[in-house]
Amino acid sequence: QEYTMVKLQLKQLPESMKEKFAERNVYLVAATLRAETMFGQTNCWVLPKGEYWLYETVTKEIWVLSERAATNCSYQEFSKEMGKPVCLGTVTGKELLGLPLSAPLSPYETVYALPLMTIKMNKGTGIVTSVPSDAPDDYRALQDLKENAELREKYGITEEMVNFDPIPIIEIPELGNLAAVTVCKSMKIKSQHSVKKLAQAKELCYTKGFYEGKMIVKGMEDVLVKDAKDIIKDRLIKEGNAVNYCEPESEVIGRNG
Ligand code: ZZB
Repeated sequence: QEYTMVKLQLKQLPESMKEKFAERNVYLVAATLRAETMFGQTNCWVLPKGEYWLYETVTKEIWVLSERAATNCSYQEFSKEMGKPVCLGTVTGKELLGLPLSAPLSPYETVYALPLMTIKMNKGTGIVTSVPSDAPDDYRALQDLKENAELREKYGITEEMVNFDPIPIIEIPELGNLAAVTVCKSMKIKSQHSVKKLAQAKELCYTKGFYEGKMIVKGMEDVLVKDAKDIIKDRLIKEGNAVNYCEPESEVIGRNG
């Protein structure tokens, strides 16, 4: 599986890192298949119970991601020695919650790290960037936090951190310019734990978006989603905001379940 890893820089470090890493550039690194949607980022998801590595790259950046992803990265030119990732420490997802970030291409200058309970640590990097306009899981999880004060309190999230509207970035025939919102509403999906329905919603948004979607962001008007993907990916990489990342497929799914 080939992902784009998008780097969201921390504007403030977790307590446990403040002293030691004050001078360093630290990024939450999110794996995505949808580079063209980065214009619509409103937040970044972490798994509260997840453990993340502070992986030091060959260029001395610090990347926050799963141990498994760090190990994969060390085979892909990001480490000096093949297969030997440098780990400077670990943080839990919980420690990252509520931290401000800058998300490349997002019109929101600051977005926040928020909790998502359905993150799989054995897929991608264990960090997921959030595009509620086009990803049903993201829309629903953000709605859960907006609608549920108790949930916010539990994770130390304030209203200000979730007060972000989905951004229209892609127009899809019949689904409009906020496809994930349209589909979640029409399927009456009421929670991020509605796994089956969300999988259907995601499939619909993926397929219809890929073949029939057109970009509506400034400067890319009318470019088809399937053409925009590589253009935006290359731009993110050229600007130093993303890298290509491959992972062995068998590890994730396991051929026979
Ligand atoms: C931004 C984005 C925008 C995404 C969108 C999707 C959509 P797949 O097809 O199942 O491989 N993701 C990445 N890693 C994880 C993880 N560890 N746990 C849970 N979710 C994860 O799904 C790949 C997508 O799942 C990735 O692409 C990421 O969300 C999320 F508009 O990044 B995506 C219709 C989907 N739209």
